[in-house]
Amino acid sequence: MSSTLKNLSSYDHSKVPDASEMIFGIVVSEWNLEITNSLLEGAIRTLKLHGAKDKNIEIKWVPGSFELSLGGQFFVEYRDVDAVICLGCVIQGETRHFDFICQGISYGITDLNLNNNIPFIFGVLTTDNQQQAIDRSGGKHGNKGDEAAITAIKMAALQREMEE
Ligand code: DLZ
Repeated sequence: MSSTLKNLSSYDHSKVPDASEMIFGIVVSEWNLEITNSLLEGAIRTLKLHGAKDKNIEIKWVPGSFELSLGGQFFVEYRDVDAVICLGCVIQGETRHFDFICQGISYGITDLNLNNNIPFIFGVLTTDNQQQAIDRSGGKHGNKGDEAAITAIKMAALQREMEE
């Protein structure tokens, strides 16, 4: 979640490694589609800005954010990727569903990170309302998709560096 001090799209471009030889999977949720489409646009734009090629970015849709973890797992099982970006948006409703979904995703993505030797990025907005989600998907607080893409590039580069 962004704060008033941090814009999700602000970062030091000179500190971002070259992504031209990296392969990315993106799993994106159909729930809150307008928001997740904006997250996806931000992520793709940012990956390409740092050299990623279209042919090396594969996008798969899942029904809701709860399914992001399994969608991410499929990328490890069936593809050869350097990083997987998980994009979703969970907005607080009247019931405790929000808590269960958020907990499921954060545990799920943490498990993926620790049990597979590639980074899985938590590009999920968890907001109190629609306006907060709009503000963080290309609005006044930037775009969580940009932040997720930068994180994916940096973590994939870190892994390569340590592998050498
Ligand atoms: C069911 C549900 C609800 C109430 N809210 C959201 C949401 O705000 N964001 C989201 O990505 N998904 C939501 N879902 C769907 C769940 O993530 C999941 O797809 C279903 O519970 C089926 O497993």
